[in-house]
Amino acid sequence: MSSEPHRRTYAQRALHHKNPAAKLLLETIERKQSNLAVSVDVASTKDFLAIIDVVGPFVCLVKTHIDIIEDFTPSLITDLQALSAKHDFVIFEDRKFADIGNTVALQYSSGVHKIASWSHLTNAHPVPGPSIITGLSSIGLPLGRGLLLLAEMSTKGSLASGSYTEAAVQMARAHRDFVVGFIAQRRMDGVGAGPNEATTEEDFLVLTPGVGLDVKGDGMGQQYRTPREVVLESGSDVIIVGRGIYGKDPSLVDNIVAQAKRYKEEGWAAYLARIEPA
Ligand code: 5BU
Repeated sequence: MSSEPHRRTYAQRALHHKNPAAKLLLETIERKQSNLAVSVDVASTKDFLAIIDVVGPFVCLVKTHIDIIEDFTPSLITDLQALSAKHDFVIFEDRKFADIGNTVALQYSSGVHKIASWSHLTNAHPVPGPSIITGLSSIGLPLGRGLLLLAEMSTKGSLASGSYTEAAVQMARAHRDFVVGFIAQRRMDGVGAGPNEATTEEDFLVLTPGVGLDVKGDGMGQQYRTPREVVLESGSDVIIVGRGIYGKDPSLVDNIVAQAKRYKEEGWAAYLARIEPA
């Protein structure tokens, strides 16, 4: 078996992951033969749930920005959890926490959205330093949740690069029980490790947004790469696709299904090519 995580199958990697959320994601990817995550960035509860019900069969994960929803009520969460059970997908609230430990612990557990109570995965900017992990893990670890650190971003001119990215990976290494991986544009294996630091045992998940097959950007700084570039060439584990799947009109169900199938097939083909023996 290869020691490089991205040369192993998702199933092999699931066996060795101790964090329940990471394990669940890897198992779900394998079971559904899908490394596609859909980002559902719409403002109405009706569109949000309708899109998720349509894409559900094709995805391993649904990514939310719960604060976008204009008519939010707690029943939306019950409905989201029912869809997660019906279609077998993991939930990731893309909250991008970025404050002191005490504040993020409150933002994660409390307020209107109570993210920790329903989201298997969430993410945080490393900018405040390791205390952000301490704060979030005080809430999330007892619930079996996992955290992704934002090591890189997909946007033009992103400041998350170089020594910042290296520091993010070092922070993750020091908290491997709760930090299960990164939002990044490529694999982070060995990044920022000292010459004598053994990193062969680590297996961080890499989830990558900024994925599109038809356009290269959105005119607002977003940059798109194809599933093949992301999964095969850069070694990412999950492709995150938003507007490439639901487009500008969330009511066009046939088109959403066609696009979800297309991205699922592209992402899986790129993965199969990646794990092929050299
Ligand atoms: P899109 O419609 O595929 O462009 O949506 C991408 C989603 O991923 C959207 O919810 C962003 O907030 C999210 N995102 C991103 O695009 N780039 C990043 O670096 C990070 C998150 Br982190």
